Amino acid sequence: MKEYKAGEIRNVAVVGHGASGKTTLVDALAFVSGSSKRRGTIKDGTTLTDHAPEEIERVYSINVSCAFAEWQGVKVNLIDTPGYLDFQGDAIAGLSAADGALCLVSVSSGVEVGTEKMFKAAMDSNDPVLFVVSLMDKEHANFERTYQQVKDRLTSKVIPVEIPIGAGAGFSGVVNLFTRKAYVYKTGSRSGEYEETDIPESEKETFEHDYQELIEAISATDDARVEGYLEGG
Ligand SMILES: Nc1nc2c(ncn2[C@@H]2O[C@H](COP(=O)(O)OP(=O)(O)OP(=O)(O)O)[C@@H](O)[C@H]2O)c(=O)[nH]1
Ligand SMILES: [Mg+2]
Repeated sequence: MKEYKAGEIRNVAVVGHGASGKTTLVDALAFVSGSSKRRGTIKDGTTLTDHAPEEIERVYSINVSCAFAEWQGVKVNLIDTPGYLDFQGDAIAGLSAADGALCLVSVSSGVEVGTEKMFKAAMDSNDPVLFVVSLMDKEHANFERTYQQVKDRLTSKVIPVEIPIGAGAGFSGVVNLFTRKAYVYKTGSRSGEYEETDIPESEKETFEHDYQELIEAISATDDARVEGYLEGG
């Protein structure tokens, strides 16, 4: 087995309310990175981190469990935590072993009590938090509504870094605000294969708005940057 130096390891706790898609996402990240050779599903009881018989039977996570994704030479340990409130103590223990948190917010249910609790726990331990809006392929998915909920109920200090293209059955990719490119999933792909393209016309207005917000948020982090920004830099 490959040995990693400390600088090549990140420990990330995957947190959020029950059924927000944590276990599915961990499995998918491990698969897409090539660290796992098989794409598991909750329905078949074949995910990497829900392997206890009780978890498979009940179709939700009970234990804190770890998988990893190697990405650009870094081993990202993905600590899958249970979202069910009864097991929250374990989820918080998983968070305390991590350097940062990936907090899932389901687009179907929005911010829930489990999201609030885990976000607060991450803040209490000074962990950086990356939100993932999940289940974008579900009917009536609305990214903007979920983003505003995070802003109103969890923190005003949140900025979009990737925005979805389409929603529900039409969800077809993401626009990355840093690269200013679109990543459009290949039709029929189950392994996240995508094509890099220019930002589609339909997403340009949202992109311009969110990009402005991103730049303003970055500028506000120090005085020299604010000055540069106000002078048109
Ligand atoms: N349509 C759709 N279904 C999803 C997606 N992600 C997860 N699911 C389904 O949503 C259900 C819950 O997913 P899990 O991955 O078990 O969610 P979890 O957050 O780990 O749930 P707990 O362990 O109970 O906290 C399962 O039936 C998944 O198949 C998604 O992106 N799209
Ligand atoms: Mg789970």
